[in-house]
Amino acid sequence: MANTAQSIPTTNSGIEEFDAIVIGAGVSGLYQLYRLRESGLKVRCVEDGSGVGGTWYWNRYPGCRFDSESETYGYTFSKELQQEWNWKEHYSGQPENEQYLNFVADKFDLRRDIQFNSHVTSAIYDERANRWDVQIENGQRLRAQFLIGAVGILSARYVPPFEGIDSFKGQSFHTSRWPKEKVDFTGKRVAVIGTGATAVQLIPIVAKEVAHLTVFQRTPNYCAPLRNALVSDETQARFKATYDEIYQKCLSSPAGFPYDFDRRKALAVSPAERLALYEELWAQPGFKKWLGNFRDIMTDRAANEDFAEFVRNKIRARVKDPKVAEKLVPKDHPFGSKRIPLETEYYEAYNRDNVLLVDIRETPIERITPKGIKTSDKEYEFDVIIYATGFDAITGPLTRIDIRGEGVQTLKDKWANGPRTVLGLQTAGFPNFFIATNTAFCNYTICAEKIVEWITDCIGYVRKNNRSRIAPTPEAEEAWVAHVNEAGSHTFLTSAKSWFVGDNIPGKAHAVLLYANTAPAYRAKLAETAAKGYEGFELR
Ligand code: NA7
Repeated sequence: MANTAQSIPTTNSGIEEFDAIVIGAGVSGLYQLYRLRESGLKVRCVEDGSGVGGTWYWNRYPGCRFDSESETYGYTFSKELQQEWNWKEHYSGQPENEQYLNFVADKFDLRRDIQFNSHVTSAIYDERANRWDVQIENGQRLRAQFLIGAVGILSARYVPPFEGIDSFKGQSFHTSRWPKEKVDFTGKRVAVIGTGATAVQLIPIVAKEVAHLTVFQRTPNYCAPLRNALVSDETQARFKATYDEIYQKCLSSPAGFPYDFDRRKALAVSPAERLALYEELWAQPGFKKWLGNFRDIMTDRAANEDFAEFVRNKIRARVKDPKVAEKLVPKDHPFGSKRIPLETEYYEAYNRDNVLLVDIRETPIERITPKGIKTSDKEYEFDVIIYATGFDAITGPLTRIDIRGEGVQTLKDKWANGPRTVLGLQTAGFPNFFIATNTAFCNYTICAEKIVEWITDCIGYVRKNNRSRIAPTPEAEEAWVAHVNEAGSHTFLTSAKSWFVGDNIPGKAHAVLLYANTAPAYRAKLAETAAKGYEGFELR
């Protein structure tokens, strides 16, 4: 799609001026644009892609879908929208998710303020003018008083710097930069590197299309059955009739899903009753076996191990070759310490004659060659290599842009040892710069909407009180970082080498990137800060 934003009066220097610039037209960015525009601001949204959707625009790989219940992932701000949209599947697939976000963009006439194909290279704060100067790769410059980074938490793709990576003569793709046209795998020898949530969605589908698939696994995960299904007409009608109830249930639950933890201590329950609960949870769809399980499986080593062993046995039961099964069984990290991938026929893929699992802890990848992948053991030849190797999560999408605040300090330098914010939303020394991404441990849209509304209200407050800029105090920031670290120390979420703590990227500082408190606690802090006149923030 071409740039569709209407032309805006420019200054003499040819720089376009706005009240606010929103970077990103994904779930958060679209809503942020809508809210700020509704509040009377002149807004421009700039988007790297050629269409709306963010995560659901970029991640087009086969099998990409929600792991959240569809009816909990859509926006809640418009009852009309909820009534107009029909979810086809309980865990909706990428094509439909992208269609949904396009439907939203059209319904609220958002496109007229979005410019596509616009990669932001820098955003520099002009202290004297109190304006953010945003540079687009094509040379265009925009300025605004307020800058909102709605860049997503998993949008900065990570491709490991394997030696020889550019020498490969076949096709290669990172899952989050998948082509719009269908990739034809017929008769091809294909490699997948990585076995995270993305690969687990992709592998069973690609396995059925290729001549041969080789999966290079470093760390096996505790994958759990998604149990997706089509949404019947009756269920659709029930969603529409009960959206308020569904939302309230999500709001009151610890992670924004329509289920809650069992508050009994796992090991205080008899083994027979425990097993019965595990089996019951296992038979249900979605994250319930993680986030509807005993609460202390996320905090108590013995409780965790009890459920982890249950999951390991589920894996063993599905994989025919016991040697392959053992390679797929995670043993080096607690259940739930890494994101639990939800799967459909993932383990059965390894029962196919045309699928091979290579454990790269046993035989590490040494290099990519013109023909394929060379491990310490041998060279494998491929027509296609798929990098399902994840993201420079949470901080990467922002630190990859040259963002400079007061005193020309860069965000990248400031965050060298991990993100420093208050509430995940603003960082000291970067006035009027807001981060509209959900970094709470919370079903994405459930908390993202609240974040967007907080930012909108905050900007409204600044303007209403005849102030011009707002940023957190260094003291409030120090306290928030300490609080995030403290919250993270009480849960296994921070105990494995994963993107939750930046350990998936060599050289990236180990830091707690997610706010590992409950979602209601996070939203209460948002509300409390605003109610106290933006306590911890300095308005000038
Ligand atoms: P993840 O979950 O970060 O998974 C990336 C996978 O790639 C994982 O299996 C990694 O192994 C593997 N990886 C990363 N670097 C390498 C190298 N250098 N060599 C071999 N293998 C490597 O990303 P996903 O895209 O699957 O999922 C991201 C989120 O998207 C997910 O949590 C959901 O919220 C949606 P490792 O485990 O690090 O040993």
